[in-house]
Amino acid sequence: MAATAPVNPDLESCLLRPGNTNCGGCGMSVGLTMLGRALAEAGDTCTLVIPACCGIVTAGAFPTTSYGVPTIATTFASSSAVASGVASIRDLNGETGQVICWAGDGGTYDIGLATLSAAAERNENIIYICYDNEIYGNTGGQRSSATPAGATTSTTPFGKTDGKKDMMSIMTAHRLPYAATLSMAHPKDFAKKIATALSMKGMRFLLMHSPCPTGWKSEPADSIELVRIAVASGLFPLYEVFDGATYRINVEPDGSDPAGYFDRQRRFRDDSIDLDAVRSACTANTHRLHLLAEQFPHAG
Ligand SMILES: Cc1ncc(C[n+]2csc(CCOP(=O)(O)OP(=O)(O)O)c2C)c(N)n1
Ligand code: SF4
Ligand SMILES: [Mg+2]
Repeated sequence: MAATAPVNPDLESCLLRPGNTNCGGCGMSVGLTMLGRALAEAGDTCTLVIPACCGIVTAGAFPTTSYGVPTIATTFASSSAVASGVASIRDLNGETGQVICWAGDGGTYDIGLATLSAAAERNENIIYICYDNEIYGNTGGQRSSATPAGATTSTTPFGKTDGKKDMMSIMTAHRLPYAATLSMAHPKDFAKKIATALSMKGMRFLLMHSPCPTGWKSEPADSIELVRIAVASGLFPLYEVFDGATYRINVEPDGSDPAGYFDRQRRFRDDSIDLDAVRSACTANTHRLHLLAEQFPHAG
């Protein structure tokens, strides 16, 4: 039996089928649609490997599913290990198609980190995409280590006191071939990075900022604007790292005030956010990335 799916020319319209149960304004849904489009443009296809998260609820109850490709549901901690096995069989059989892990921040930053790190260390031939909604959305909105400081969640009712884990730095420390951040507010950049990942082999890690109106207590219509402000203010920088060594910044922050990002989400309370500290952190991180991109530029 083939380990991966045959090429599907209709992937743009059916990676995520209409009629799924995702909330309105869900960034994960938009991300899946953009991924399907990029796969179709590349004439490629995929098998999805998805741990416990909203993305596997999207698959629906057997025998119906919202995904138009073979989809493997895994335990929370094992998605990278399962994907590694499926990709190895694909490669041994000389089959085509991508094996893509589609995981939330809980499954990536927290409970799946051990198998993700092991797959990166072995340079497994998989694409791992984390849609980061900064919360355990599927189980009612508990904090994860991707939740930013100040966010109220069901387990941090007064605002989280710890900051957000720097997942990109953790992954690039593995010196994997490709790591990049994605924003649905920048669709051309998004598509280009998926195309880059599809054209490479080995471990590829993509981190997508994923609005979650349910968990962020934001208006569904504000989802794109929220992630746009995050990029413009330097809260969520768009950049690529090749072999853990060379850097490329894709969109320059334009000095926008991050206040607009916090104002539009009721998960943040006025007294739980230190806006001056956020502004300083944005400036410092933008400066850090500039230094890296200047000292270690990616040629080409
Ligand atoms: C070992 C284990 N612990 C807890 C759960 C319950 N659980 C299922 S999904 C989920 C949250 C997933 O969060 P995340 O990965 O960020 O995805 P999201 O729900 O936000 O899409 C939890 C805690 C589980 N399935 N397995
Ligand atoms: S809870 Fe959040 S991530 Fe889950 S489907 Fe709803 S909007 Fe999307
Ligand atoms: Mg999440």
